[in-house]
Amino acid sequence: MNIMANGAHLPETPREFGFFVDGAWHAGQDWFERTSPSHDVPVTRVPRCTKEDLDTAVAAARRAFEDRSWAGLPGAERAAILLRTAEGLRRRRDEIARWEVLENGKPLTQARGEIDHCIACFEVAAGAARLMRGDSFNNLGDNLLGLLLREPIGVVGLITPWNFPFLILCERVPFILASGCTLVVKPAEVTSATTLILADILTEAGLPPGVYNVVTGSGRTIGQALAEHPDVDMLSFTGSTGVGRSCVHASADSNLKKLGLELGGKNPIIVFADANLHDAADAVAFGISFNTGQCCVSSSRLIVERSVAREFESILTAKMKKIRVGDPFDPETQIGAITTDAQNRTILGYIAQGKEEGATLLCGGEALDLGRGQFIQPTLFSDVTPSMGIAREEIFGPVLSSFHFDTPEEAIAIANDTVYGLAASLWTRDLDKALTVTRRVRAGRFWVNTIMAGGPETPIGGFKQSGWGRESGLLGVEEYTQVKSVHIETGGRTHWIAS
Ligand code: TXE
Repeated sequence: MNIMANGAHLPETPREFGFFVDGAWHAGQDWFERTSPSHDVPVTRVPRCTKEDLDTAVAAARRAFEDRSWAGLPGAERAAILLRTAEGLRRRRDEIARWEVLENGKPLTQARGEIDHCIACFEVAAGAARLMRGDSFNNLGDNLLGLLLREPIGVVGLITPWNFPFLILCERVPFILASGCTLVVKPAEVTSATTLILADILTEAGLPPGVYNVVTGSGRTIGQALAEHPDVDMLSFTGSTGVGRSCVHASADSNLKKLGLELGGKNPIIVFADANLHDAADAVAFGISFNTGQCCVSSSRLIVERSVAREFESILTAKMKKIRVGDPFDPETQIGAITTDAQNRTILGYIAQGKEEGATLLCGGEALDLGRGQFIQPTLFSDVTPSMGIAREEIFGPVLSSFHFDTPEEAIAIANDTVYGLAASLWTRDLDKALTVTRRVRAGRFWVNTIMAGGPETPIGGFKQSGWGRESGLLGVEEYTQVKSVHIETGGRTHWIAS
């Protein structure tokens, strides 16, 4: 057995999965093999599904939607299944965390924390399933009553990325299920295991066949086919802005399916001179390094008040140098491997570009050789100008660019100088500044004197080119519904045609 120094063991042979349609497992004809990005050993094999497999999955989801076996249940019964799923996640927490580590490269301690968040998502969605409601108009006159009925939108396609394979899945699936919709999920090809494990847990919890289906395979074939599918009513896509755009085209060219999009970010973290600089520096180091910066809400642009900028950068540099990069199974590790070879090349390319464009490298700036796997040191560039590539583009790695400002107006302008608007953070002890900046910076999530805080009660999503719609919370259930306006007349009709 391949046992690591810290006692964790790697699989002798890759774990093989089928794909999951209509409540049953199906074998693939062809396979995608995943290698652990931290250990360079094969860990999983998942089917490369065909378009016919996808059609079968969509047909199963359609049948399960139309037969009312899910949408027709009382919210309380849907809630009971979601709560049993939460229990199932608790029981299988270590197993799910292990496969997240092996496929994604994130630290085991972090993966376990993410699963706790996922459990909370199912619990919050269970409450929402019971509380979902429409509205009524009792002010249309004595003869007319108006009702707004919320109805599930139908069959949902869900395409998820590799950076938080299970977390992003669970920020959506329970809310989609709470609404009464059925779904077909296409996880990223490199991180499909935990999406498939969820199928088992949902089935054990009593989910009817056909409600949750998973097809695995490449984005370009299966993902694209799902986006184009004429019998899918809504698509929720999380990933790159480029593919998000192609989903918009696919919808326009097929059946005008509704879209939910969570795309890229270039998120500002603003530090005023009056902030607790040590707290702020810790948050900045966390905000750019968490999940090796492969995080859509990672705070990748530091915007710091000029009077304290050099002092702040030196506190921050000292902290970033202490971040423990290493084997994700080591409990001391704070950041693990870069998940894909392509992403590793992209990040190193941006680091080289930052050096060439004349930004000042304050720390990091290199790949880390740990004998196996792919790792990158947390990296800080200062004296970054707005036209540089590292200032404008989503790097999706542990690479932070620092900008300096003199006035709150200037801080707001720099923060908004991006096509994205996913998240922002702000550090100050001055309430006026905090409120002014919070209200003026265009971002879907905002953190004041904190970073990446919050639970599944609050919705997530982006402004500008970071996306459309919201996931999680009550709004996250409403996204998957549509409203029907109903008018009911009482007291007989006033005739149009005289009798
Ligand atoms: O993403 P893709 P990639 C950003 C980040 C990263 C860049 C590229 O900047 O460097 O995207 O990553 C599926 N039709 N984010 O190339 O390709 C794919 O199989 C339908 C930010 O890996 O967008 C996977 O399931 N689907 C982001 C999912 O899309 C397609 C998270 C995401 O992969 C498809 C990930 C197609 N034509 C990357 N092509 C975030 N917002 O958190 C691919 N896919």
